Amino acid sequence: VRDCMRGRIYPIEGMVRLGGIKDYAEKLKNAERIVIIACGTSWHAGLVGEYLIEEFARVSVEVEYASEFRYRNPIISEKDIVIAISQSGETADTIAAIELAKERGATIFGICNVVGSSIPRLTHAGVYTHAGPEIGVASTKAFTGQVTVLTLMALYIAQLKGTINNAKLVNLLTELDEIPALIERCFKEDKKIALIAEKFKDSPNCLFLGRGSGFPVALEGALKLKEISYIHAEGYPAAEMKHGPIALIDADMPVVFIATKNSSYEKVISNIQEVKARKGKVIAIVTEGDKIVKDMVDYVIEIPESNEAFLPLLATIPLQLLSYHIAVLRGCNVDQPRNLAKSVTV
Ligand code: F1P
Repeated sequence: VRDCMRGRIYPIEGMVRLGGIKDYAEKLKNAERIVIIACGTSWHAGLVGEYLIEEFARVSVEVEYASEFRYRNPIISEKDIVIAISQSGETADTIAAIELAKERGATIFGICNVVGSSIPRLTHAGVYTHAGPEIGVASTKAFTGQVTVLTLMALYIAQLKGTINNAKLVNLLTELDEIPALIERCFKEDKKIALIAEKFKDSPNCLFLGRGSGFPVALEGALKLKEISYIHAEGYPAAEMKHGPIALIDADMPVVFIATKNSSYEKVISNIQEVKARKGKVIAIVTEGDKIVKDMVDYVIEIPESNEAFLPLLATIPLQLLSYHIAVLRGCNVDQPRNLAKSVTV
C-alpha cells in the first residue's frame, strides 16, 4: 500500500496525481462508462473498484470476467474506458479481452504489477501497483496494491469531474495514508486466526458472506481458501443468502461474515442471526471492540476502525491469514497450489 501510494497523493494540497494516466485526464473527466476486465483475484479487486468509482466519481462501472468478455460480442466503443487489471500482466484471457476492446476503439488503461510485462505494453496508459514480486501463485499483496490503485483512480476521476469537494478529498487521502499502519495492526490477530484455523481445517465447505464492498472481500476470502487449501468455499452477498445458500446451513457449515461497523452493520447482524438460528458456526470479521457481534457468534477476528471506503484493504488480510493457516495445517503447499499457474497464459 505504501509503495503504491508513494508520490501519488498530496493530502495537504488535496490532490491525487497519477502520472501514468495524466495524459488522459480530459477523457476521464468526460467518461460516462468504465468497463473493468480481469480474472480471478484481479476481478475481485475490480468489483471493489466498481464500488469506489461509482461512489466517488459517479461514473457507471461494469466489471467483467475477461475470460467471458473475450468470447462474446460486447457493446464497447471509442466512448468507453476499459481498465484491465492483472498481477502478472500476462494472463491470456485478459490480453485477448484488451485486444477486442482496442479493436473497437476503447481507451485501455492497465493496472499491473510486473513492470515490462505484456499488458502494460498493449494498453494506452496505466498505473503500476509496485507491490513487488508475488512469491506465491495465489495473489495476496497484489490484491491490496490493485485496490489501492483503484482507490486512487476513483479519487482522481472524482477530482477531475468535481464530484468530490476538496475537504472530503483531503480527509480521505489523510485516512488512506494511515491504512498501512492499520494493516499492520490486523496482523496482531494472527495467533487467534491460527487457533480458529485449527477448528475448521477439516471442514469440507465454507461460506463467506458480506455486503457492499464486503461482498468482493467475501468472494476473495472464498477464492483464497479454494486456491490454497482445496476446501470448497463460496462467497455470496449476505443479502442473497435467503435466495438459496441458506439451504446449506447446518451445524457443520462454517460461515465467515464481514461484519464491521459500517452502513450495512445492522443488516449483517440480522443475517448472522439467521445463520445462528440454523446452528451454523460463525466466524466474524468485526471492528475492534465490537461487543454486539462477539456475543452472537462463535469466533471474532478484529480489524481497526476505518473509513468504509477502505474496508476491503483491511478485511482481506485476516481472510488471507485464515486460508494460509488452514492450508499449512492441511499440509498444502501454499506457494505452489496444485493445478494453478502464476500466469495463466493459455
Ligand atoms: C489472475 C489469476 C490470479 C490467481 C492465480 C491465477 O492472474 O486468476 O488471480 O491468484 O494466480 O491467475 P493475473 O491476471 O492477476 O496475473
